Amino acid sequence: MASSENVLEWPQKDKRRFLHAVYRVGDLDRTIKFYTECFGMKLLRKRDVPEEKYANAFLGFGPEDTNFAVELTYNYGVDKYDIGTGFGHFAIATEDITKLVETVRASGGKVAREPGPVKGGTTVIAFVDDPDGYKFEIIQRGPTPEPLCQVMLRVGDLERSIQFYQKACGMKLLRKKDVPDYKYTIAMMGYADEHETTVLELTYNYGVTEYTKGNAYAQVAISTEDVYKSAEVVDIVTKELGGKITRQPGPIPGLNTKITSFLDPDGWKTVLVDHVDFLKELGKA
Ligand SMILES: N[C@@H](CCC(=O)N[C@@H](CS)C(=O)NCC(=O)O)C(=O)O
Repeated sequence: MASSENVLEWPQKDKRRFLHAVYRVGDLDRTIKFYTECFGMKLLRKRDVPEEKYANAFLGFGPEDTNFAVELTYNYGVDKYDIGTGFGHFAIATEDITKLVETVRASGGKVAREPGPVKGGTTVIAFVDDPDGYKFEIIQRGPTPEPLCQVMLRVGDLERSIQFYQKACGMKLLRKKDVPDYKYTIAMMGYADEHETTVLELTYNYGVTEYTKGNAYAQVAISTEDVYKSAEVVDIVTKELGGKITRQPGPIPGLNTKITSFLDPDGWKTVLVDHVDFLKELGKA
């Protein structure tokens, strides 16, 4: 058996990538219309699972074997969810923030914050609400292969979370920014340049250690080449930093895709998905 020191090196050696963010919406067609018409996303795939009374739609800016996606879940008969206070936003990078925000406004969407420099910085941002009230930060940026560029979650102890995502998920701390004037610190965590790929933005608000989770946002999925080794590492790291494995590694009955899932120290869920099984699901392996 490998020493625990060697096992702990696995996440950094693994080939990882953010696959999708999973969350619940009250009306699939309403959200698909909003994301395609206002954000310019493509509808990538849809599946209905009547025996379990739910349906999914996947949307994004490129194919799922190269790009991040949103996986919308519609549960039959449920038209409203509580987003809670901990979930922050998804972000979309665009070359023309004014045009995007005007499209949202013209289609009846809510512009929660008009385009302008971020408080305490220079990047031009805006905030809009999607039909269920999920916040989308719109970021003015040059051309990028991944416009669906952030998932922001609030955490109660930034150092603990940075350690967790480095050790358990093999992410790098790409950037950290303290904004004392507005009493918060952010850490960008990910696998590659934040302008080229999706990143997890962790936000710590000074003095705030607890948030509500609601029942709307579910998890992010990340690819791995070995769910079993990955789960071994997560198990060790949760013992040190908190969090827990919620699904032991193995194939999902019926689908056969191997996954493992776990909670971070704040209770945010991550699912690691076998890379080859995922490509098979897409019909690309
Ligand atoms: N208190 C904020 C801290 C994070 C924050 O302020 N983030 C920046 C973006 S990195 C923001 O939303 N700025 C609002 C603005 O510039 O209007 C929160 O929890 O969302």
